[in-house]
Amino acid sequence: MKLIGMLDSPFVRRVAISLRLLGLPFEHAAISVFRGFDAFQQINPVVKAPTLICDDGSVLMDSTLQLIYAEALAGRSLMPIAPAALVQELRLIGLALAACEKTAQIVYERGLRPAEKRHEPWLERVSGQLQAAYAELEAELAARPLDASEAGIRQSGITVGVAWTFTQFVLPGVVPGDAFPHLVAHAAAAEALPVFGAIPCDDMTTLPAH
Ligand SMILES: N[C@@H](CCC(=O)N[C@@H](CS)C(=O)NCC(=O)O)C(=O)O
Repeated sequence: MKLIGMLDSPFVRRVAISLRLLGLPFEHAAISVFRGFDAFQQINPVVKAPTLICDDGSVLMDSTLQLIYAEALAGRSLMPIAPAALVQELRLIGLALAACEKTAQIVYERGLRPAEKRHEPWLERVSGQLQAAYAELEAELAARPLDASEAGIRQSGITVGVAWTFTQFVLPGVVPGDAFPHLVAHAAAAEALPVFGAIPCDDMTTLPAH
């Protein structure tokens, strides 16, 4: 299997961390959807990161769909089975993915759109959605802390940790940590795990084949 995309994408990083935790070997190619557009297009004409090239040559997009396939391959899951636990898991993952999406929209708006064409009401809307996603997550974690141990971490713990680090990395100061102590603590614990350390949120990193 080959995972294509930069690790500063939280979507790529959550897949890479999950593949490691599931014990699935993969190669990694750190190709940027922006700086490496042409190279990416040769692999996947749609140019979406992460792209997962399966051993049979199938090209999969979307981190959540890739994880469904990875768990089927591994024969085990990073999600709970019982409906009550699963609904909580899915809520947390949904909030964290929304936070990643809103963070990326702000980065794209700031980085790609010429200043004179920027639409402030749109930026305000997206920023409000970003704050709301993290406020909801903070309340959830305050009520029920997430497991951040290597043996016990689940997809919610991975995705929440990756999301928080991503937002802090690309939008420093936009979501101040002092208002989100449970998120800060969870992300610090997750980032201290060897599997997170081996797959850093750093766009210059290419993982060695594993
Ligand atoms: N829902 C998707 C989001 C993936 C996504 O938006 N990736 C970004 C990189 S962080 C991307 O491919 N951007 C380029 C584009 O959409 O043109 C997932 O979970 O994989």
